[in-house]
Amino acid sequence: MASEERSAKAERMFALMDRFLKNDPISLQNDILDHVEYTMARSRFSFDDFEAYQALSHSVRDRLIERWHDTQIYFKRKDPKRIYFLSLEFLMGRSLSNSVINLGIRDQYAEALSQLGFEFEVLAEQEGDAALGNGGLARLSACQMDSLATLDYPAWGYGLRYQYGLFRQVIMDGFQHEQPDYWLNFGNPWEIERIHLTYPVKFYGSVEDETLNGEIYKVWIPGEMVEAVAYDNLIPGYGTRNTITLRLWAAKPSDQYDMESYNTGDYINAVVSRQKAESISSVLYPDDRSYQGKELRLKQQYFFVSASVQDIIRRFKDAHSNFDEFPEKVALQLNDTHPSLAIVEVMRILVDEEHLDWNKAWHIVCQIFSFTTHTVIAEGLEKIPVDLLGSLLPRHLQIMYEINFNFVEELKKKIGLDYNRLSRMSIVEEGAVKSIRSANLSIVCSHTVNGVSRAHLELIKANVFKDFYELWPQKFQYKTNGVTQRRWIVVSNPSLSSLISKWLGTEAWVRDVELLTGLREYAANPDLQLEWKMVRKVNKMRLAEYIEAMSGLKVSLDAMFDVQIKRIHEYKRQLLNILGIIHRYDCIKNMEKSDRRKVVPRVCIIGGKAAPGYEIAKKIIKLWHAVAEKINNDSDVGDLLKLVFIPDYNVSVAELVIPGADLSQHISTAGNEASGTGSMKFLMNGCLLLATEDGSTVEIIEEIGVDNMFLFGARVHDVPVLREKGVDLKVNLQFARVVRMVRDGYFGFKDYFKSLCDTVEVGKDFYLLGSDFGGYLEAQAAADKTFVDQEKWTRMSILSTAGSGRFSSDRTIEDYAKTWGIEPCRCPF
Ligand code: F58
Repeated sequence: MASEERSAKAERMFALMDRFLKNDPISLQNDILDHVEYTMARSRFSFDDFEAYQALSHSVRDRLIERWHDTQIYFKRKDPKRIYFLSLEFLMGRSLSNSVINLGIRDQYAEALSQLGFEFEVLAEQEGDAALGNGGLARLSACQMDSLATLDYPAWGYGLRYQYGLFRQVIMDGFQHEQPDYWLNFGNPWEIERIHLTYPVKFYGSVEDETLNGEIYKVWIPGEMVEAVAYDNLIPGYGTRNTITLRLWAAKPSDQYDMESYNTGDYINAVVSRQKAESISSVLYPDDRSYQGKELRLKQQYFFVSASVQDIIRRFKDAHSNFDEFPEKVALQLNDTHPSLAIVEVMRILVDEEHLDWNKAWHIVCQIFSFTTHTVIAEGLEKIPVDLLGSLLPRHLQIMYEINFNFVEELKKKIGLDYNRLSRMSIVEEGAVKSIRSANLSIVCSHTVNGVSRAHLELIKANVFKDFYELWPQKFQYKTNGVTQRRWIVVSNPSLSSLISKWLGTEAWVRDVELLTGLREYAANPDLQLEWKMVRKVNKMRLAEYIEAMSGLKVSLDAMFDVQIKRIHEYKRQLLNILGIIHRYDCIKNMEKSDRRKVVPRVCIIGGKAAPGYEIAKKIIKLWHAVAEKINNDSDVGDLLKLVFIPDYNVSVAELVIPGADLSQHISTAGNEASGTGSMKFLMNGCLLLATEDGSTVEIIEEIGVDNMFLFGARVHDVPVLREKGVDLKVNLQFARVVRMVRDGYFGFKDYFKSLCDTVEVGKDFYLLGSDFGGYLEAQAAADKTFVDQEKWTRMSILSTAGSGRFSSDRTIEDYAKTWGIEPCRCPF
């Protein structure tokens, strides 16, 4: 009866169609002014750009909320199988432009604002980035949310609402300094605080037995409890009404639990210790490759997992009473191992709280989890010290031991008493520090283990997960990463977007990106080439203005803009880039003046953050600045070579830089980049790639052809041989010379750069800069030669965009949807 009443009410709500907010410019203007007056409490006759941005955002948010409500009601009515995407990191960037484009009302807003005397683009610049993540993994999550919404999948994202996102990078005298990113300082119009949507999350304490109806159950008596409060971020699809939820949890002190501490009389200390609860969601860990065996990190992981699992089970129980149906209604995606405690949490709730028999609970768990790994190296795999886990989550440790015991017993039946292999595959690692191997737990309990590119899958099958692959080959798959063309073309490069639509005669490619292949037939068309070059020039101008405003450096638009933007890491080889630049400089200095006319001018742009504790990466940043100082002030060089460092690289900076790049570098040592997604964004924008055969580049080559990019370097199978062999520096004179210049203090800071130079000495050059240097210079020379032939360059550029469709996150999500067993559920209104 209650549910009938509910659906009758829903019907009445659907009938209220004409209540929807209107999207004509006059209505939009009125809404913006209402928000200026009633939300911002500013006079409608006097408000500045930031207040206008906030009012504008609130008016967009109102429209998002309408669609979101309709979508959620529709999902509830249809009750499809849902996908829950668990990730500790989401790099969402800005929301305004993306939202109005996906809602299809950007032009109306622009008109409404211009009549009020404001420019949409200027207001959009007021927004700060939501930087709740480190790098590729986190931005991938954001792209996938956009695709899930656009493709109408019934999806929820779950994560943590850090108060401090990824640190702000400030460069002082060429050195990186980190400053806190208190991104919520001026409020956040893009989230909805759900003060009544909370769950208790327990920590510490002990486990006791309790008898109920003659059965013995485990009961966890916690030693600490905090409250998880939901903050919903709305993700609109493009060309659909569907708007899905990214639910981020914030920690708040729990009211229920610590009354006792108040009763002891120490009121002040009791209040202060309550506030500590909030520290759980206070700060994002800034490492982009290694795990940290820290208690706070583990607390963060469990906190977000526990709240999410409770929410998922509550939603399931709203409509179902039998857990046999759970796998038909619920799929859980583990974005790397960071949320892997979810597996154990589901087991705990099913067995201890729902009182399901262990085997039945285990059968359910094995059907719902799918796991994606983003790393290639064993050192990148997460381990949780058992002592830490046992103290923080005593019941979970027991459950892990039981899962492991059952697994090892089964394994023995299959592989016999091969103790080495058994110990490698065990979830529990015995050793100096006894630990839980999160990856082993995730593999054992998931129905699918995904790599993020075909090459990545081959690597994990051969190395880190070899034993598991041999046991369960069918579990191992790959879903090549992708990026959303909505943000990475339509939002960030509107002129290219219009040009593409004009030549394809349709905007349908924004949802159906394979249509971009239609550009191939016009790649040599002089009219398209001319327009293509003009669009690219305008984007270069925008970037040049930004560079000048930021650094005072004027750069020539005739130069090739050569960009490498990504986290700073030895394996990504920004040092190879710098050494290549030193070589170029050296050549210019040593050539006859008359020959300098033949040099293709370059603006070399680099940007990226180093993890705060990563000394070598920080030295790479300093070296860039030291080299820039020398070259940029050398009158022999002039416009032939300029170096730019873009500080505080983030999503919105990428939106500006990528469309303005001619050439971009993706030059990791083969076998180190699981996929790489930056290359896909450049490709979509018609930027040519200078790359090694690593990660998804292998698949990019298949799409656009090796002739349309500049490829160099050792391949995966060469790497161990070259590491063994080393490189003869007598032969590789050019490399030896540039390293020596740094070592000898040609750019200053001789002592400081010593340890950096040591990393590429013969016998220590783990990332093979020495052996790849010759190939790198040749690839750079090929790029120069091609740049002179603008007809050829532009054709390659058009073909790059035309071949980028396969690297859309829409394709990635369609691949995942099959694994998850979900179907689209499109809100019909
Ligand atoms: C990245 N990993 C991969 N990890 O390095 C990159 O090749 C891939 O394209 C991308 O994932 C998406 O699949 C990555 O970004 C992290 O940032 C982790 C954050 C938490 C600690 C461990 C590293």
